[in-house]
Amino acid sequence: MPQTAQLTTNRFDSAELNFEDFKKIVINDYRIGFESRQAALLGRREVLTGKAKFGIFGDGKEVAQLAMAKAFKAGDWRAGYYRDQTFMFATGMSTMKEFFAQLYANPDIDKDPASGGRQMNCHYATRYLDADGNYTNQAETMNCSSDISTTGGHMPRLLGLAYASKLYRNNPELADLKQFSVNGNEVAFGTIGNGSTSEGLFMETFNAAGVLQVPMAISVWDDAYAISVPARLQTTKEDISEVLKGFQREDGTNGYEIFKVRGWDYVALCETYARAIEVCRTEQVPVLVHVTEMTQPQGHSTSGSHERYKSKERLAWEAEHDCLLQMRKWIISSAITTEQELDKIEAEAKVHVRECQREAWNELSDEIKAELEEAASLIDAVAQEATAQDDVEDVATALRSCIDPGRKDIVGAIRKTLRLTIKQNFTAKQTLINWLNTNNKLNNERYNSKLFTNSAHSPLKVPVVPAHFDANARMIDGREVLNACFDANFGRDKTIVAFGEDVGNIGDVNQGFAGLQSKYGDLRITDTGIREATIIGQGVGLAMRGLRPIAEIQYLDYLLYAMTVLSDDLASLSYRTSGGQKAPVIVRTRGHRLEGIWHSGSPLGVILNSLRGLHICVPRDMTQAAGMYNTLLRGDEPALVIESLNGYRLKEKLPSNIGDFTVPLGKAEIIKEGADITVISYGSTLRVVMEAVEELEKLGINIEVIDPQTLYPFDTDQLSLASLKKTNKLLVIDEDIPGGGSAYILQKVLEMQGGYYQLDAQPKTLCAKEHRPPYGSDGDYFSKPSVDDVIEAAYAMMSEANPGKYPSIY
Ligand SMILES: Cc1ncc(C[n+]2csc(CCOP(=O)(O)OP(=O)(O)O)c2C)c(N)n1
Ligand SMILES: [Mg+2]
Repeated sequence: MPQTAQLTTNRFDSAELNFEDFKKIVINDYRIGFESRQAALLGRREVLTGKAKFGIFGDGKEVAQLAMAKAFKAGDWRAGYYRDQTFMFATGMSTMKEFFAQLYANPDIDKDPASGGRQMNCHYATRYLDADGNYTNQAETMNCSSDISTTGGHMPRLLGLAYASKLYRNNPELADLKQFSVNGNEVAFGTIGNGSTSEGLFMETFNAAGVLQVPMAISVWDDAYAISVPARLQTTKEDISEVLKGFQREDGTNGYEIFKVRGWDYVALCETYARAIEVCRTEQVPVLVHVTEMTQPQGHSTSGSHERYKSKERLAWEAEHDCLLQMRKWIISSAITTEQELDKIEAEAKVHVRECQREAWNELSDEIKAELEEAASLIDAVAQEATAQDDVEDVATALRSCIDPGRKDIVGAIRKTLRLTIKQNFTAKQTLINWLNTNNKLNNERYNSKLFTNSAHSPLKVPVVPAHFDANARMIDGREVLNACFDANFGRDKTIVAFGEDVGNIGDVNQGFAGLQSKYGDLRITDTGIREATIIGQGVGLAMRGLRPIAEIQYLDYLLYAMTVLSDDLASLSYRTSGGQKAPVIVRTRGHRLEGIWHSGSPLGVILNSLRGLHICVPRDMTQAAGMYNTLLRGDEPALVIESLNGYRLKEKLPSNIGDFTVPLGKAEIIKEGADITVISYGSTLRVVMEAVEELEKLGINIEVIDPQTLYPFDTDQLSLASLKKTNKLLVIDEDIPGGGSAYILQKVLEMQGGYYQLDAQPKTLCAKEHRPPYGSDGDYFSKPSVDDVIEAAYAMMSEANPGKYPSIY
């Protein structure tokens, strides 16, 4: 890689810092800032000339990031957004060549370690998993949690990253986990744009960190705009630190230290960051650094130009207050160096950036060109024998003449060739097919892999340990079964923590954690404010830093408040880092029927459609739930467990190995054998189905009942298909809306498992009504599947097949 004198920034903290040292540091900082600016300028050109698809850059924000980088140490974390390229260069967490590799979407993780070509440019991450999916030593490295594009979406995670330091500092049992923390001395640095502070997630995070008193340092990059919308329409008083003043800590209160500093004032920025991070790190107090008067020399992104919405005066002001220009002026006026020397540095920087860009481009395009030539030669060979020779030759010619070809052009040409030779079969064609198959595998790895970590620690690989029941096993409330399970796991693994609304003192609203806070302490079983999004974010940050969080959402209906964090951040983490990061959060909640519109939800369609990347567990009772927790707590992938709200007080037998037996994910169970209809159901409706069994038997109908137990993964042994081979009839019952979770199950069974071919009757679903369930038992009866509904749905299927034997009820 092309080298410059020094790539990363240095601190001003040497006791013997003389003028020469000082000068070197300042000049080196200017070089980094200038290179970063060149990268932004060149990056934009690469988009406009068509080599890259989209560009968003950090120009105008360089100087503050140089200052922030000086305060960032090994062990620290970043959760930020797309403006932070200078910070990433200055800390050494990213390089210039990687910057361009990501811009060009290079899928090689050695070239774009942040995302393997999966993320838009300037979306950063460091890889903290080794090739086997194990955590690396995070205390020795600078760490960057993976960026997401949603503005403010990273804030909840930032809270979790900071909260981990608090746990590592205050829980002596964690002191030997040196790989993750050294006494909790790490700071979590967050960055966010001024406009994005209008997001609820920012406000929720801000308040939570003030309550928790965690070492979280939020920098607001304030350029007075959010794309075209000015501060006047974004922020009360147009000034975020002004309106957050009430969070300032005072004698005897918790709260923040709040700083405000201009984005082009290098000296003030360096001083501010040194002070702010010192108090944040040592006292574990959150800080806000509001950096004002930043600019956007090239506008928001490559998607538009800011001349459309900024006044001439504003543009002139921005040109004058460009932070690098101001830094340059200061360097010269302070006689740190001469204009000539800075000119020379700038000229070198331009060359350096250009070289990095060319190398990054060539590395990807050389690889693709070589693949293209191989494929084109194979297509040539096919043309020789093809009846449609001219057409196939045209395909090869078109492929060879592609400007800046991509893999889609190569694979598209091959697929076209195969369509042109459908009716022929010869060796050259087979060779082409073989080449395509090999490359499909590679492309699958490049573009479709790592939805889950898939390491040796995957919960799918946790050994199956059956539940044991002593002859005199006690029958206890379901909630007590869970309580015993959590107790055993907390005793076994000191990294497990649980938190949520009412989880600590009273041990959750259904008492699954009852008594455990007094046994294990309030750092391990903890009450939180009412803030679902940051409860999940807290889990994500903790899990990234080696802890095992059980993040509780009080009722399934409130999961929607956390959906952005779950879907955008947690579910996409492994995929968007191409396996470079993981966060094995277990989300615990309870749902299905109880009472009223917001305590009876079962929106499995919503969940299944938004949370690919999480395992979705729907245990029918608390024993099965316990077995799933035992599995998940021994695995390293995230999951959602939905307990049945109306099951906590039902009696269950306590297994003798309550903390050790495991329920494997994806393994369905036949909970009642039968010959006439395969009924698939899960969670609370399973009990309803089982209540219908007896009357159905009296009506001469013998249903087979299958509990998939987890909806993702779904019935990997294909018990549903095997059952359909026997019954030839399928009835799916759940209490989601019609076409919700049941549509997913139909797709799995009929299409994926091939159940379609076993049917001799139309497959049916019995679901809840489309509206939310009203309050009261009658509301439940008329809205959710009842025993009567189940009996009639099953009967109707039999009646349709054999009306003589089963005359219509109505
Ligand atoms: C949740 C969400 N809403 C909207 C967008 C579209 N969007 C991308 S950047 C942006 C403006 C952000 O402005 P600001 O936070 O001030 O950051 P800046 O780009 O000015 O640094 C918007 C609206 C998004 N990415 N995510
Ligand atoms: Mg802005």
